[in-house]
Amino acid sequence: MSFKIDYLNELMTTVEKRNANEPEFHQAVREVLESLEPALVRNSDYIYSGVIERLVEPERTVKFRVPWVDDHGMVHVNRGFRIQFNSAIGPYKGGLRFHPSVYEGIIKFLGFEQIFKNSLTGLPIGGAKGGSDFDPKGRSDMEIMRFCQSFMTELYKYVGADTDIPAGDIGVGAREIGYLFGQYKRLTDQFNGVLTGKGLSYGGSLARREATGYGLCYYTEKMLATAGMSFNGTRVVISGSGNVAIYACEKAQALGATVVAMSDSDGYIVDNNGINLEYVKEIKEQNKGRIRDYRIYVPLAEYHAGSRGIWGVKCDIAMPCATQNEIDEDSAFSLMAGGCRAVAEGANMPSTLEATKAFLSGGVLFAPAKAANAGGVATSALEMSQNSQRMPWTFDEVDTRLRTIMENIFDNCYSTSEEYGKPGNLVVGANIAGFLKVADAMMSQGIV
Ligand code: NDP
Ligand code: 2IT
Repeated sequence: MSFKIDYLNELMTTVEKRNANEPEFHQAVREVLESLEPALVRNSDYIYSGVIERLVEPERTVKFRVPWVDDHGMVHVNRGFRIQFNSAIGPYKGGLRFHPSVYEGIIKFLGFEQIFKNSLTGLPIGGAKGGSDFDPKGRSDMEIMRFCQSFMTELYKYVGADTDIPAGDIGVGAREIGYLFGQYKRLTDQFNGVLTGKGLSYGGSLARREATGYGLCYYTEKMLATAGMSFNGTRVVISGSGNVAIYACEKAQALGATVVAMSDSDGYIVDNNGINLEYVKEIKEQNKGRIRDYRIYVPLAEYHAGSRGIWGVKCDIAMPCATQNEIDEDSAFSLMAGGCRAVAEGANMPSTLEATKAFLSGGVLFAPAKAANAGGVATSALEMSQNSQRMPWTFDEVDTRLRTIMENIFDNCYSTSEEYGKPGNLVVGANIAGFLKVADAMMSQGIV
């Protein structure tokens, strides 16, 4: 037994040394390694085949210069990344993030998480992530277009409908995917499903826009049911006001919840009567404005500067849907002190390791990101299927499949947590279930 723990500890030390100054990547790896011991006890081949050493090292990292010209004729240079982490179960798949905080360590943590998430979907997709430290905020449409064209002029060499299929993430939505797709097509003369999250007029899937947020709620419903709860009649706090947050809010409301708070990186709003999502959509999707503008529509709502304070708002269910490490240990304790009984992660790695431990030991129902937010990438895989068939499906067809996928992911995480001796611990369940499929595929394919 202790041999397995020593092995995992040594591996963690190697990862920290080899990827110095990348704390987010260390955190993501640590969380997975801390879950895997029961799987290694059952099958030591996972150790002797070097499968975990190989899993923590990306298959390929591409890093490139992205020069572009702003509306005043000034030249800017950003960094572009694509980390193709693991292709054991399918072509590389994962989003692109445009945010000034992006560096190699962020893309590495996201790519690593994506391996297990994609495995959990049950669909044939490997793990990858990419992006840039470009800040789209305040940039004109033409500046965004020139940036995307420059980014794709390098990226197109490494992606393809059967090799690597990027999509959106923070700062990359339908507009950016459109410009990226247009440039890919121009460079390669190929019209295919190289990107997902496309517009509906050129190969996008119905329900992809809604998928991550809706999927999060489908997963959470199943989790709540294990404790005899449901969304109906609950108070919900959702951080962020982007793609994931908006559609998580829409579905939670449809299921009978009152969503009382949402945020952006500047601050948060509280509307005890329930957030009017149409106003949030108008502010965020149409005007690309700030969440504080909600008070123009609802003067009685509160606005508080600073995004972290949102975890002090009393709620039954919290859904962090903004970014990594937005809930630290103190925020976890504030949530619990306010009566929060369930946390469902829509963002990637929104809880620190300490916050996660606080929730688990405090008896809070906890839905970990790599399982709970897998609905986005799962629906991206459904978009790929439709593109290959050259046949679009209806909204209901995609949404029904999404719901089934999320329910299956929950069942798989739950039964794995029981099978490996940690009943109800969905962190362990998700990590082991995601790992087993990829590890078995890697071992079948030899040392590659
Ligand atoms: P968007 O760009 O649409 O929205 C991001 C939201 O989070 C905005 O409200 C933004 O506020 C806020 N935010 C971003 N960075 C920070 C920060 N550093 N501090 C505080 N708030 C911040 O992105 P998405 O909704 O697509 O992504 C949100 C999360 O969900 C990310 O973690 C992403 O990786 C994850 N995710 C996304 C999926 C998808 O399909 N889009 C799928 C699965 C996971 P502001 O406008 O002020 O920057
Ligand atoms: O984190 C994620 O799963 C995403 N940003 C979605 C990736 C995708 O390929 O749809």
